[in-house]
Amino acid sequence: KDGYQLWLSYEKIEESKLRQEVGQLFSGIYFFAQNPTYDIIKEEFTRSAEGFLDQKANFLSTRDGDFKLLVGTRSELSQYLGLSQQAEIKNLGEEGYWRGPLEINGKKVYIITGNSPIGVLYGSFDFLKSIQMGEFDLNAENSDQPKVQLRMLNHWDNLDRTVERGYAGFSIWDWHKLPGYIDPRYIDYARANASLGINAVSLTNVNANAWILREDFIEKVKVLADLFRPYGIKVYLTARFSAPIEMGNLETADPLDSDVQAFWKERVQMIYQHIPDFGGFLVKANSEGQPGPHEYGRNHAEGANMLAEALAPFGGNVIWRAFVYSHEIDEDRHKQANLEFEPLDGKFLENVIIQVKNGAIDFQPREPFHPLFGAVDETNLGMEFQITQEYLGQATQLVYLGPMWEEILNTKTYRPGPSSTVASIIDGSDSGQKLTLMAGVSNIGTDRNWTGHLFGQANWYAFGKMAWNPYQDAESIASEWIKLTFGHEQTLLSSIQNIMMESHEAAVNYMTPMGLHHLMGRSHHYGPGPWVEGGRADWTSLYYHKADSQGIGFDRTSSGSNALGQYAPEIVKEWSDPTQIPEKYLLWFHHIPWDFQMKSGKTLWEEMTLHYDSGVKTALEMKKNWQKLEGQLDEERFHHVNQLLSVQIEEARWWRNACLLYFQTFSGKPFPDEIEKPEGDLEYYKSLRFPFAPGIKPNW
Ligand code: BDP
Repeated sequence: KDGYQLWLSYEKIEESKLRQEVGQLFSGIYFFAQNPTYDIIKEEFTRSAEGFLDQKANFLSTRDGDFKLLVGTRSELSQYLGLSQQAEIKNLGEEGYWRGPLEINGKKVYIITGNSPIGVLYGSFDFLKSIQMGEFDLNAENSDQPKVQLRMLNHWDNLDRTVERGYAGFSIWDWHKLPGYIDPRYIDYARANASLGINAVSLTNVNANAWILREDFIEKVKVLADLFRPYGIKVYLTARFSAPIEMGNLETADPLDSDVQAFWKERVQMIYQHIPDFGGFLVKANSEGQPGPHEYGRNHAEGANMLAEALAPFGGNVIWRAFVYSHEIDEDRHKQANLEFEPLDGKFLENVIIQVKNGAIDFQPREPFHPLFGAVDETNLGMEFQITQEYLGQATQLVYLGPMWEEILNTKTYRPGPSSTVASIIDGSDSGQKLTLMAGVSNIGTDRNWTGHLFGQANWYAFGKMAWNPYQDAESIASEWIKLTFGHEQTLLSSIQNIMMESHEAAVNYMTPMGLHHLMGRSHHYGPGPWVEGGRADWTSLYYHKADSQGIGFDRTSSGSNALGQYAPEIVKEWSDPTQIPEKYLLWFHHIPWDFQMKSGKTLWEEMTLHYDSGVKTALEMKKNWQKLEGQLDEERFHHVNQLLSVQIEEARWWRNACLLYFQTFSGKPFPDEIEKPEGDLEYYKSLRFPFAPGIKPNW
């Protein structure tokens, strides 16, 4: 029980009726065809029959035998399906699935079907999941289909195996040993992703190294692409915009230069010779020092379209990131993506999708949704969430991100329609866009349990589920994950669910409550650094909190930077008024006096101290509740989480103390009686250094 199995541990079924039913099904399984995806399903049935029942799965080679479980696509099963049932299944699309009972010549059997082998694979994983959760119903019909086309992990993995903002060891891609050596982890990785419906992965860091585009490296990538194909997963790579200079001996990377265009066309052709279903490129350009079209006086559309033209003949896509901001531009960083992308609406080719972070700054513990959602209507927009917890406790803290993502996806954008939400834009239902995407920056590494903190697995799981269906609620996803990870004993389930569901709000409270943001330590981003100043302004904390003796917060209303003006008028109206705006966003958009009266009747200062303190109290509570579970789960996982919860409490106190002692130097006000007093000395907190924090190169 070291977490390696993830949510696919297929524990023994205790309940006798379920054992008997599942045992029956596994005693006569018939597959209608042979292909690599069905081999994977067979392998999964073999494992699960052993785990669930300590029994061998019995695969029939002909249909004469006593079949109980039929597996095949709609067309393979067509002779058994009525016309209306066929139509119903057809409507589920390429990746949808249908599973349930069927009567064949008076005999009741169970079928798992879809329109493609991948649909059947998804149906099979769903079938196994329902058994493992103890919820399988032999008589129920179940069907589902994804709402988003590209459900994608973005690895920020470097070729030397370090991981940008990775907290679970090194990269799982062992480039040095590829293509000759296939690490068994690659297969387990693919299984886990397919079980969630994740169908695309970008293997390399967005701060890209052009070397990955060399043919010897593409031969290595090909091995992974071949492995992932039967799992329904396509491979993408990050493309460094200056590659024509770095590896093509050209003097320019100007997207309108014909030699540059030819370079990319040849490169793309070479890639497709090795990987015929290559997904395409993910590009970070003109952002944080990465090269891009602006160097040549060209815009993002000209840059993206040049790559899109090279990929289009092969069916590939360009995923172009909207995470752009320049320290040379004297504009609130919040506004820059909209300023650069709104004027380009309608200019991007069909196979380009703009990947937008959930908020306008950078994966902060809480951000309002990014104002690009709803601001353009002729551009494909995809969502980028960060699964790796760069700003949310890295791998030492239990922070379940489901509620944060749900909050973003459910927020009303009021555009293009009055009831539009972020979810209804990115799934195409309101935006009408043809190409849809949800990407998550991966939290996976070489740690035995994949994600460093066991509960990091829940974030990988929740991301997959929300990418499949962005309307699914975080609480039910948490409950699924708990059942699959720890079993379905009721008190265990509800205790762990409570811990998970309050964890994000707790972290926001002890890190950046009430709309504060970007208060973390410089460069490693581990722990608090509200005092960070000097150097590039938009990489300091002072730029964002603007605390002074009068008050605190960033005025982004029309009297300030007016970033708020980039949202729909309904939002501008509500959020412009400090008494109307949800208090969780207050200091994001307003500079507020310390004695401003909050809805609770308390002053801003008092309320802020209470938020910080309540975050710590929740962390303490989380640990207390976890400790009550001792003996109810295996020792290994119990102690792993227990120790990390102690670390989390220390870190929560550190955040609270450092931030409150620092902000007190501006407010000049005492701490209210009801909070645990921030102890220590501000200078001490300021003096802490972390040159070996994971995910960064040490800065000597
Ligand atoms: C920030 C990270 C940085 C990434 C950047 C990005 O601190 O390491 O390169 O995002 O998304 O959150 O490109």
